[in-house]
Amino acid sequence: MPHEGAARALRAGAAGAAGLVRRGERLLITKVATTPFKDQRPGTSGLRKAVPVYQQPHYIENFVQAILDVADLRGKTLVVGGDGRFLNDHAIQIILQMAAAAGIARIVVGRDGILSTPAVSAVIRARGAAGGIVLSASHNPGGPEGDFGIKYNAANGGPAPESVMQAIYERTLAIESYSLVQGPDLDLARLGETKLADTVVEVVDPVETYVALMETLFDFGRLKAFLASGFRMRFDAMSAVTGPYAKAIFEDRLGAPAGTVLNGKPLPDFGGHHPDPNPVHAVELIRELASPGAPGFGAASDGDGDRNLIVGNGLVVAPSDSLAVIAANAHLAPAYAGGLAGVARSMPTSRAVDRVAERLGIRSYETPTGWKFFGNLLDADRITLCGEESAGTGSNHVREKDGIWAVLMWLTILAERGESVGEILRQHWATFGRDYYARHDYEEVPTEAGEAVINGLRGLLPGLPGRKVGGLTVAAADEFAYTDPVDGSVSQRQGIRIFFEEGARAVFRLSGTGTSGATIRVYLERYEADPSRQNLDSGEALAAVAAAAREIADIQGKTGRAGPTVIA
Ligand code: G16
Repeated sequence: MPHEGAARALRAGAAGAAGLVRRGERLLITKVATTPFKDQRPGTSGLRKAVPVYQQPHYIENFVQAILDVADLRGKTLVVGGDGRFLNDHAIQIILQMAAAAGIARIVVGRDGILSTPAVSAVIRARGAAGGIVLSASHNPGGPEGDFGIKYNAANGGPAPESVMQAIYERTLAIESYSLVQGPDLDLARLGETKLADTVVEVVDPVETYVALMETLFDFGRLKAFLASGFRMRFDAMSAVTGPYAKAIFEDRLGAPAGTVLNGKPLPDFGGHHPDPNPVHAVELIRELASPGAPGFGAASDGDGDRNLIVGNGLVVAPSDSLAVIAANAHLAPAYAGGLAGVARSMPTSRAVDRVAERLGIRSYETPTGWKFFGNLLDADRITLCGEESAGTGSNHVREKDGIWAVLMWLTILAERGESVGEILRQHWATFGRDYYARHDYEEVPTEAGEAVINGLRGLLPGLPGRKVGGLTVAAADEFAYTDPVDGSVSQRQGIRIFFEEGARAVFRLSGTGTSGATIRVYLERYEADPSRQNLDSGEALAAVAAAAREIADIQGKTGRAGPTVIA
């Protein structure tokens, strides 16, 4: 794609450019005058916006300059890559030119600008880089009408902490110019090194480092023998970034037959599909797994490869359950055979993993939503595994959630236990009890209405304990705040929690990843210890909690919505 952005920026900056700065003979930096955009506050995971927002002149450049101004990267190594969605190649050329102007010594970039989010994390760590820029809007649709995103990761390979993201945001509000090194687009199709001014640009194979890391965590020989024994699986890459990774691992290294990986070619618009591995958007995979003679294991990943979906014959494993099953069985994989230091889950994630931690005699931490909150716990070796209800699971091997890692974990469990996904799940519930779980999303409600729901709940908190709603009684209610046990930083207002005496919980928060209006998320769960009542439909099992949550929050009164747009 032609490098329209920088060209446009240069054109736009022609009148206001602060001029060319020449240093030595080769380095030619152009400084372009700009003015702040007011809407560059990062959300749960970087800056996500609709593509047309990102296409405004200077929009990408302003945000990238803010990252470069805040992060101290001069003379250091930066990793850059994205999920291949529309604008990926365009944004990468801008980032290369700006990073060169910022005096970065080496930029490691995936071939064709491609790196999955967990692969960026792996490469940052393997190369001792000072940070990374990830281009993705995760599971949001791509293409000219879709979404785009820019995220900054720190030297530990994980999303930069809140303090850094806040500083980047503040910088965007004060920015007056950005700098870039002029030049033609670099050819990112060819592996190897080139120079951009004094900066070395190194194009690397996007899968190599990641696959090598997986080989250190899992017994590939054992998994290959398992697949050779006739066990069949399907992996749906959803026309997103994991296709090349999944083919390299499942088909090439582990010998699964060609065709095991579905939708394996990354496309800029994900083939028009929504690359979100949930029961709605992965419905074909789920249908196939429920049909006679189907493979015994199905899985999918999202746009940038950090989320996962685990599917058995006729069932889908809830992400909160998947985290708990992985924690209970992690010792079956070589890297975790020595046991777990601890586990963590985001607050809205069900408490299933806490029950496993208790049995294992290890600590379970409860963090706010956002993978960035796991970073300190992982760095300090307080936890080995972590996960979220939003289809994310991971370990201390990188500092991002990791879809293919989760699939390899499940494949290991299936190989070692010789049982089906359904049997493993049912046995898990019989041992630990089942936490029925569902998330109700009210998408694209007006921002003020979304805030009214949360503010209304906040006001009700003191009077809620003891209140009877439907057949349930409120035991306690609060607004979740988190004090990071490693650095002492405090994050307030991370969601409203209502606990019921009947072992149920409802949680309310506003999404930080949507790109239009507000999305109200209502997380519902209820514990069931009795194995004879563990096979209900979760909608039925949670009906009373859902009704109580609706009534307490008065969502219909405040938003006009009679029900959620999505039930996950
Ligand atoms: C991101 C974050 C996750 C978070 C999820 C949903 O995931 O990394 O930690 O759970 O968003 O956040 P929210 O509820 O605020 O929309 P991803 O896969 O979208 O990068």
